[in-house]
Amino acid sequence: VLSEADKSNVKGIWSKAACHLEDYGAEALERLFIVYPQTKIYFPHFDMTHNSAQIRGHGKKVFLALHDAVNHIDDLSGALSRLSDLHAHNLRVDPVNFKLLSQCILVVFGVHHPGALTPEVHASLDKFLCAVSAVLTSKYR
Ligand code: ZNH
Repeated sequence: VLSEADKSNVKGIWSKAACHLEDYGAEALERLFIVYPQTKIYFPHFDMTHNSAQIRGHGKKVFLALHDAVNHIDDLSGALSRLSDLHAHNLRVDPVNFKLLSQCILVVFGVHHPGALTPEVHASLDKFLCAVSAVLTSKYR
């Protein structure tokens, strides 16, 4: 459960990403595909070269969804309901992959905002990404 301190930590560090959603999203995905190449099986139709239009476009979509989730941090299941259906019923992404993407997202914040990513903020952002992942995988059967 996210405490009030977690919520304010997440909002604080996310505000630094708000004007870089596409760049940060693309970087997180590129790290995912390079560090954990098994994740590429979900994207057979993507051009996997550095900064491809597809990686940038998809990175932006993922980070826009996270941006929306930060703005509805008290109602993550409501805010992510459509995406939860999509990931469970259509995409069927193995839940382990959500941990891997979350890890890459944390690294992007560490690289671009090392001062802001204190251990406390790191813990809060990790909890938030876990909460988002839990919602997105909650409809799996
Ligand atoms: Zn996912 C899609 C978000 C994770 C895989 N996604 C998607 C989208 C979004 C998202 C927003 C779009 C939708 C529409 O279009 O409508 N994701 C997300 C988030 C997360 C995720 C927020 C966490 C955090 N995913 C994930 C993972 C994976 C995935 C981990 C694997 C690896 N997704 C996916 C796919 C898709 C998606 C495959 C589809 C794409 C295309 O385009 O085809």
